[in-house]
Amino acid sequence: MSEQTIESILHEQRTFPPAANFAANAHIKSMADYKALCDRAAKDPEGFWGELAETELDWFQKWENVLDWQPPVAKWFEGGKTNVSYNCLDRHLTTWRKNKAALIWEGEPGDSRTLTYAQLHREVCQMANVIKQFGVKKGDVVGIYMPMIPEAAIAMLACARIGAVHSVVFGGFSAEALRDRLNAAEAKLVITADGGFRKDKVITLKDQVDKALADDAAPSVENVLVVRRIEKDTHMEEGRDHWWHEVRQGISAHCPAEPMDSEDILFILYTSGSTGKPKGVVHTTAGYNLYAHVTTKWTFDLKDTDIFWCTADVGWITGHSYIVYGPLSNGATTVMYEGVPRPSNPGCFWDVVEQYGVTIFYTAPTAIRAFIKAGDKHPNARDLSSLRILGTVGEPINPKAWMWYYQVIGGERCPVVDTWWQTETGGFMITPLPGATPTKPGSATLPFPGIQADVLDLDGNEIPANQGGYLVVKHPWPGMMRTVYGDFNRFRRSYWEHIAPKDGQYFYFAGDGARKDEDGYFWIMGRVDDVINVSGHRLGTMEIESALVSHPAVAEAAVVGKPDEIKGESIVAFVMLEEDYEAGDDLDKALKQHVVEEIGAIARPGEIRFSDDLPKTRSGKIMRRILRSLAAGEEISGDTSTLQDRSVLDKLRER
Ligand code: 7RM
Repeated sequence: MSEQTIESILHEQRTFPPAANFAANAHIKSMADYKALCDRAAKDPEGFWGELAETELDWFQKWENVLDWQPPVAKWFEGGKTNVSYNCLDRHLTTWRKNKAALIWEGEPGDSRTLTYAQLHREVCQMANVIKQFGVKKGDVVGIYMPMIPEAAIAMLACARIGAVHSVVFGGFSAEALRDRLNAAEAKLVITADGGFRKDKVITLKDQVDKALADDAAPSVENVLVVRRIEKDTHMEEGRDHWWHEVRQGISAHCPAEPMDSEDILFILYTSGSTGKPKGVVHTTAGYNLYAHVTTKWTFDLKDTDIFWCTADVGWITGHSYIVYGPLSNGATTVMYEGVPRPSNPGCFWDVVEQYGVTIFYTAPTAIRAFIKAGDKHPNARDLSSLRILGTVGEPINPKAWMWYYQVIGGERCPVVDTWWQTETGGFMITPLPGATPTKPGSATLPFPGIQADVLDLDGNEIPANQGGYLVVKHPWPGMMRTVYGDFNRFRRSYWEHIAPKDGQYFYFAGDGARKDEDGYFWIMGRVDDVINVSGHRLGTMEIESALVSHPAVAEAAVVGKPDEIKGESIVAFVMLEEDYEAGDDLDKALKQHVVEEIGAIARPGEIRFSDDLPKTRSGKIMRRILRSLAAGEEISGDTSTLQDRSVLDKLRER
């Protein structure tokens, strides 16, 4: 976060209590209601979550035990059998919701589709049967690499239906990144499309899949299911690749949902950590389903009349929990939009809100800041009166952007819910409940009922109000990740040992710094590890460094984030070249392109600074703190006594 943002947040005093008429109709109507839920959950967590599991989900067989906690291993609802696809589809078919719109899709070049619950169910069943025909069994992994089209959600639900584990890879990732993720999870099948539309361009996803699978580089993959989207000549590998519109011919749309054990894996989702290798975050069936369901219901005060729109991509956890699983489990209408705002179409989001009468809108601060820049005339030219709740996620929101969102988009009528959470947490952890919580611009406010969040020092001691510390969670919750796929030790080390366990009390450490104010409100200060947040996308600096050093010209690289007015952070790479290479514009371009090929466009460095040396400690560690200051153009403050060669600083500064 920039100094200016921190400054404005520290002095933020405004509070916005929920309007009386809003509160009166909300699921959670007051702070007293909220506190009663929190007290109940604190005194009897198993009773609290068990009751919700009973009322909010359908079960084939009831659980025996709500929670078995052998830190850091949590098992929720053991002995129970359920199915997420059943909870998202089948159970609505026996109600009036059968013919309610489940998914409204707006495609980028102007096409659109609405699927009712009955229609979505049919599509999912048919795809599930096709997946089975490829020999995919319960527990097998299916890679999903898709544009934002209904088949992305259909593929996820089809996997869930038969107990296959999905691993969605964001469609903006490169062939190399896709291959690494397919290999790490040993995916047997890949579901993709010939392409999609992104920012006025056609992206050819299938070409990337071909590249990822070339030379048998992802040997676990046996088949590729391809959805036709862009109507372009596409290479189809005989025996391996199959068009969805062809293989589905004659396939039954009857496919009963497989009864799954509560702790069976639902999905893996790779996310960046502080090492070069992304972590496969594992979420399981019942706990995740319940948590996505309840957080959607309470934080968005979801009602049957709502049109719910989350603008994320299904390639991220936000898309998993709040486009697909949370809304559908609740029987809501969820909107999926293929477009992204861009200079050629700065009003596209507001068109969608107006056209479909969106009532709940959920987006990221980076988008809000881009809208501010594009000007009020775009939202002002549309009818946004259908909106009743606004949400934000992905990075800290500066009070100025919060106020603009509240005033210009929400007409000072809609509560703003700033939701703090992570891929690892499955759903919201710190968030207002819109009918209860008075909000403060820039604060994610208070923990969700049942979540025991705190700000501690490294030894697990509480930090006084208004001082920065580590954001932790002190009690397991149903939506928590269960492990890092294939690497339990990494799970334990990364999340549960950073803050030392004390007297049998374990602390989940999120990787974020935060402070609590005198009212107990949380103010998230951003990552304290080597993870940066560019436009709400989480990237590991070491991943980008590995990509850079895999180029023959690069001897060594160090990547840091630099505060950016719109994106939150932008990527600055300090690069030391091999002997025979010359710094210059050509190499600058080539290296940026190389990162795009290794990871994807979201990781393209904004700036590359060539240098003959990097600031290192005597033990050879790169001093990122110093590089961050240099990148931001700040004076270098703090201790530099551990620096091995002080002249490096002068050289780097001269540039
Ligand atoms: C949902 C998501 C997680 C990281 C997290 C934070 C940052 C997310 C907020 C936020 C401040 C927020 N999952 N973050 N939400 N920071 N306020 N409301 O983004 O796994 O991709 O990223 O994002 O640093 O650790 S994620």
